[in-house]
Amino acid sequence: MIDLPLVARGKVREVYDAGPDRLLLVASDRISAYDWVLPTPIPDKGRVLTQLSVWWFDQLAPVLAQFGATHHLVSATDVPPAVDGRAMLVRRLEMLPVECVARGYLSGGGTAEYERTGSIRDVVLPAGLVEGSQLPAPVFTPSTKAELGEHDEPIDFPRVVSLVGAERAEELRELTLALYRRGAEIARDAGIVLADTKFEFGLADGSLVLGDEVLTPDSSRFWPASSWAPGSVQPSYDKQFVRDWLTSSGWDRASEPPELPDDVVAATRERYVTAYERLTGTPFT
Ligand code: Q0Z
Repeated sequence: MIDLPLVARGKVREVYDAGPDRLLLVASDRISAYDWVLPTPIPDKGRVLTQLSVWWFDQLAPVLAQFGATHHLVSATDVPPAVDGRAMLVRRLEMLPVECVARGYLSGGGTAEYERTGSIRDVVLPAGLVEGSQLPAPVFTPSTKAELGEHDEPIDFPRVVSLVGAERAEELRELTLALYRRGAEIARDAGIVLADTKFEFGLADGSLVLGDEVLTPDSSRFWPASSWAPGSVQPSYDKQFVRDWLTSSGWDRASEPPELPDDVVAATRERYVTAYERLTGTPFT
């Protein structure tokens, strides 16, 4: 427990007030699946995701600089001892009310939209794409933050313009796509397909600032490149063992989920650690 006022609580993390211009983002070891938080934590998940975000902020700084933007990370070491390793001290921003999603592959809601309309948002796509296909070019697919417990709502570009203004909307689209392209390039070199990801931005002193967590398995779809094969739902890099086990357990997805067995916990922890080590090229300690 830490001695700061709680500002917000998500399914798997919390935000604390750390002073007038600072917040503390704390990642837990909780894991969600099929819209439920499971009763069994994954040891070190909070530390792995935090350290991965911290590494990505550094990797993405040159892309941000091209846009006159920065990121919100102040320190991942000057944090309360109780949350050491799984907390980020960040600049408090005025968050923009747009979830900035970039998709490089067809999956989930993107597949549904394509099958219905042949397009994703304002981008007409070639015929014949299937779940898991790489898109001809990455697409900006913004959404708005829904109420707690609801799913984010897809919005079109004119709606982004109405929320933040035309100039800011174009800046968000171009920066989101540039960050995705750089992230996907780095991930590909590590044997990971970055299918899609969500960024959140805020403003400080009138400039764009990249906030929240970035390019983690919780904010992105990571697929193992070695088994990528369009035509069916791709195995998730991190949650596949959990989903497979939950499915085979007979759980109905309507009642409280069951505890995970130790071998599923250990294999899932290993996936998070391996993702960190492959991406960063350094051992997780
Ligand atoms: C992000 C969220 C979480 C629940 C607030 N730098 C910032 N300035 C102002 N607000 C935020 C940030 Cl990161 C902010 N969230 C999303 C994170 C738990 C909700 F850890 N909420």
